[in-house]
Amino acid sequence: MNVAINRKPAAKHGTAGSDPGLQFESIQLREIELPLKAPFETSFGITSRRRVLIVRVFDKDGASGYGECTAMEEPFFNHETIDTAWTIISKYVVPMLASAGISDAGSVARALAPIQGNCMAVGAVETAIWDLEAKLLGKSLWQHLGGTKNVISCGVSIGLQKTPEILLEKVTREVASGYQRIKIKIKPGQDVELVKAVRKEFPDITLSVDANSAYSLDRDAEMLQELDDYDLLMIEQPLSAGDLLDHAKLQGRLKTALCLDESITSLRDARHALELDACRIINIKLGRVGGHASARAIQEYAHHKNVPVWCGGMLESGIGRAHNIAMSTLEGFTLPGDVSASARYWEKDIIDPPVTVTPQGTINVPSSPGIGFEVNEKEIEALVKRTEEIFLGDG
Ligand code: OSB
Ligand code: MG
Repeated sequence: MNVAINRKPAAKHGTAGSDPGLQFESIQLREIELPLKAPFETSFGITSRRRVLIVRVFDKDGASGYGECTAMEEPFFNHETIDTAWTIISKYVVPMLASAGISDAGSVARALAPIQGNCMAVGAVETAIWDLEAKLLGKSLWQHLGGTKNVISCGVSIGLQKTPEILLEKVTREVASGYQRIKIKIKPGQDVELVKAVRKEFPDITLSVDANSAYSLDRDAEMLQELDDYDLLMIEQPLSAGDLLDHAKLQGRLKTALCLDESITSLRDARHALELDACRIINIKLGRVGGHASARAIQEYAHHKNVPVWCGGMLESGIGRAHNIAMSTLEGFTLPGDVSASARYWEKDIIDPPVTVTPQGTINVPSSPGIGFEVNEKEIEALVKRTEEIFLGDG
């Protein structure tokens, strides 16, 4: 793609005549760092702080929309990192948008489709453009996306803990807070015993496990079959992302539904997974699938196939969290998501008010324009480590 970027501010011009749709002025990238209240441990590592890449898209009249890149610092959840995402956005996403002449948020993903993979980079910008478009229309993002409910159901994801006793304490606290589904992380050597312990204390809660790709069919099929005895809602991503075939073989041996997370990056992946019976539930993460248009298409397809979906989490700051809330209002999201209160993660979130959860384990979806939360620019500016602003010119 041959595009020139005008790095100087483009001249403001009015929007006389017919509505030309979105007119981008610039895209601003900022990195901040937020310490987690407590380290979050999964089978692939421990996260103690979140380096967050915030995308802000400005139009020619100064309106703006926000997105968050959900890539982690290291390429262990998937191949992306926040540094690769920064590069991909700055070198490819922005120039391609500049030359594509995008007029609406729904066309962004298609214009960026030549970019292979790097969904979290693409999704960060795509979601920001949806927020901008909703704001320009004076509509809440969830309504703009076509959401059908203004209350969503929430679960929590609890990381691996030093001891089973500490895990039980954490589960106790989250159940008491009202969360509707508890998910615990597992990995080889910390699996059946943990599930057994939690199930014994809490015979009636809705419980699931997430392995983040830590097992293999050859080695671990027996252990995974043992999990069938604990009435789990699902086993999330037991095998590697690319192992759809082995997930299908495993699903054939289990009563418990498998749920895929890392394996699903597109509607095509979702179709392959369901046609293979590699899972019976799908976790949708906005970054992992490249943004709202892709997420919406996947949930629509799954809903049509009677397969439940739910909103996954990536330890997001308030901006990503707000996008997750909006997405969760779509019809196919019938299971509680990993969308929980800001206070579980951060001393101080970067949105006002922070995300709060009712004692019934629900979130009341805000109705103000766009993502529906005020972004605390002062707080962001106080935390910012790195900035780049790229002007789009006239394409
Ligand atoms: O697999 O769902 C996952 C966090 C980081 C990376 C991957 C995952 C997770 C979580 C936490 O489970 C979800 C959250 O509370 O944001
Ligand atoms: Mg997961």
